[in-house]
Amino acid sequence: MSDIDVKPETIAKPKTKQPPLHKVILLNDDYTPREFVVVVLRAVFHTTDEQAYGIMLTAHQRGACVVAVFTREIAETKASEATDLGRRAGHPLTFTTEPEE
Ligand code: TYC
Repeated sequence: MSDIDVKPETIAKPKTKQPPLHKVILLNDDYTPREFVVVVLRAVFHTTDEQAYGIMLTAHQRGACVVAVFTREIAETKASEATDLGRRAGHPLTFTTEPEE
């Protein structure tokens, strides 16, 4: 046993803080073709075909699905890139972001 008495106030706290993470959420709609959703998920979020299909199906069945989490700026950039791909093809496909609990 050590004889050195370390007072609580002298114990160093870690000084690095992780940035808060934000979810990118895929919303279901009645018009965007399923295959188009899969293509967008693969292109913007670099998922496999199987992952993209699973995410698309969850959003289709439940109304929404978390795609991935990133720092706020990356989440917002990816959500608007993916939403823009849909708009440019004439689809109402929508991705939103929200802070992680
Ligand atoms: N519900 C769409 C259809 O039946 C497919 C779809 C799935 C659209 C998921 C958006 O986030 C979505 N064609």
